[in-house]
Amino acid sequence: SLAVAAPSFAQAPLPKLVTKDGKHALMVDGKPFLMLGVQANNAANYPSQMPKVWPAVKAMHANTLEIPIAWEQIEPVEGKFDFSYLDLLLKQARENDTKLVILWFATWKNNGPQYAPEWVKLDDKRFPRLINGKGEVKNSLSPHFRATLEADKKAFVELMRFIKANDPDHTVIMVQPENEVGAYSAIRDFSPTAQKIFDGPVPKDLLKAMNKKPGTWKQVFGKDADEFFYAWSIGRYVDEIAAAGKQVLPLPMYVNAALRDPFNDQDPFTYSSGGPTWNVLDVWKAAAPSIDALAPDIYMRESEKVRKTLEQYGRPDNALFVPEIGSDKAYARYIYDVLGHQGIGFAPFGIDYTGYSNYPLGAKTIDAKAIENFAVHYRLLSPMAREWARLSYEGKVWGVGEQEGGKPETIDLGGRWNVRVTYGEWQFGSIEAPWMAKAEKQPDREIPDAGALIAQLSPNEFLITGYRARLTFGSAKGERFMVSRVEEGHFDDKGQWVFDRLWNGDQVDYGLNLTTLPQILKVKLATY
Ligand code: N0T
Repeated sequence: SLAVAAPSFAQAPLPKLVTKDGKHALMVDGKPFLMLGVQANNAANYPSQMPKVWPAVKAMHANTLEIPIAWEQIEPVEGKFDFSYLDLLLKQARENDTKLVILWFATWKNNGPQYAPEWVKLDDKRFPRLINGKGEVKNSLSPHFRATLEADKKAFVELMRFIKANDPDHTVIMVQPENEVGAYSAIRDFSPTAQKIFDGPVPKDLLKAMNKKPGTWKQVFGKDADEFFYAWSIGRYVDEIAAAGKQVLPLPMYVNAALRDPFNDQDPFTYSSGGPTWNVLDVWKAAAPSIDALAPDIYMRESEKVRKTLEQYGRPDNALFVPEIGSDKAYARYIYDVLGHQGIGFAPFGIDYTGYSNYPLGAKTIDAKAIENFAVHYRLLSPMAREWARLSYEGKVWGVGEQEGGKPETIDLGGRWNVRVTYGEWQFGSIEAPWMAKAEKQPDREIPDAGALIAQLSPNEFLITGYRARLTFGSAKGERFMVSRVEEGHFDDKGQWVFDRLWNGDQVDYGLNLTTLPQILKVKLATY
C-alpha cells in the first residue's frame, strides 16, 4: 500500500455545525465539541475589563467565552475601522485556552441601535426608525432601508476579514449577528415604505416553505400577517449580513431570541416582535438559510417552561444551543435538560467580575459563590465534554434537571430499559421507606440544583453522571434483571476512560447515588 505523507499546510479545520439523521454537532478542530460557555456582561468589551472577565471564565471551568464586539467600537467614524480590542481579545483567549463566540451588536441590540455608532443612530434620515401601528416613532431601526443594511453589512464584513486574517487556529468558533432582534411596542414597521411592501405579494420562497397559496401578507397569513412579515423582513436582513460575512469566513452563525410565552399565544406588541420566537421559527428558517441555528435566551425559571422551550428549539432542522440563560442557582440544573435535548452548548449570562448583575433576571451579585453554582457542573462535565458531544451526535443520550419540589421521574431508555431519577435521597435506604421516616431531610434542597445524564454505550450498557441524584435502573418489560457491573472511572486529559474501581454492595443496593463529587459510572445491565 501507498503511504501518503500528510500535506504540511497545518490549517486548523474550520468550526462547523453538522447535521446527520436529525442530530447536530458543533465541530471544533474537526471533532464534536460541547460548549460549556459563559457570556460576559454587555459592556465588558473593553481592554480595561478583561482582567475582570478571565478570572470568572476560569472559576467557571468554561471552555468558551461569548463576548460582544460593538459596531460603535470598530467603526466610530464611518469607513475607519479599529480592531485593537478584538486583537487583544484573540491573544488573551489563546493565552487562556478559551474559545470565543463573537456577538455582533449592531443594528439591533435588544430591539434598539444603542451599539451602533453615533453617525448611524443619530441620523434618522439616512437610517430610519420604525413607526408602530399607533403612528409612534420607536427607537428601533427599520429593516426596510437599504442604507442601514449596507452600512451594517460593510462593518460586519470588515469584522469577519479581521477574524480571518488574525485567527488562523479558529479561536472564534461561532458568531452571533445582532442580538435579540425585533421590536418592542411595535409589531412591525408601518411607515409608508414598509406598508408598500406589506401590501405586496408574499415572496415565493416563504410561500413554498409554509405551503401556502400566493396572495398579500394579509390574505396569506391573516391575523399573523404583521408579525410574520416582520420576522421575514428582519430574517432576510440578518441573512444578507450573515451571508456576506460567511463569504469571507464561513463560521457557524446563530441568531438569539428574546422569548415569548412558551405555551400560550402572546400579543407580539409585548415581546420582541420579528425575532425568532417559537411561533415564527419556520418563517425564520425560510428567511435566513445562512443562519445555522435559532437559539433561545432563557430567563424563565420554571422547569415546565424551560423544557417546553428546549423542545421548541431543538429540532431536526435546528441545533439546540442556549447562548444565554439566567445566572442564578435555579438555572444551573438546566445544563442537564439542555444536554438531554442534544444541546450543543450552554452559557449563563453576565458571568464576570465587572460589578454588574441583571437581577431579577439573574443573580443579585456575581461573585465566587454565584459562579460556583454553575462551576460544580462544568467541573464535572469538562473532562468528558468531547466524549459527551460525540455520544450525543452519534448515539443516544438523555438528561434531566431536577424539577421543582424534587419530583421524581422515569426516563425510557429506548424500550427495554428505563431509569428512575429521584432526588433528596440519602445514599443508604429510601426516603419513601417507612423505616427511614425518622431520618433527617437532605440539606440545601430549597432551590432545585440536581440533575442526571445518561448515554447509551451499547444495548445494555450506559454511561451515567450527574449531581445530587439517585438513578435506579429498571426493566421496561418486567424482565428479571440485575445491574451486573458498575464501573467508576474518569476521563483523563486526552479524553480516555480510566478505570478507578467497581461499585458494589452499599454503593449499588439503593440505586446509584450521584453526589456533589464528580462521579462517572459505566453501568451494565443483564437478565438472569
Ligand atoms: C438579554 C440580557 C442582556 C421574563 C438581559 C434579556 C443580553 C440580552 N436580554 O440582561 O441584555 O444582551 O440578550 C431580555 C429578557 C426579557 C425579560 C423576560 C422576562
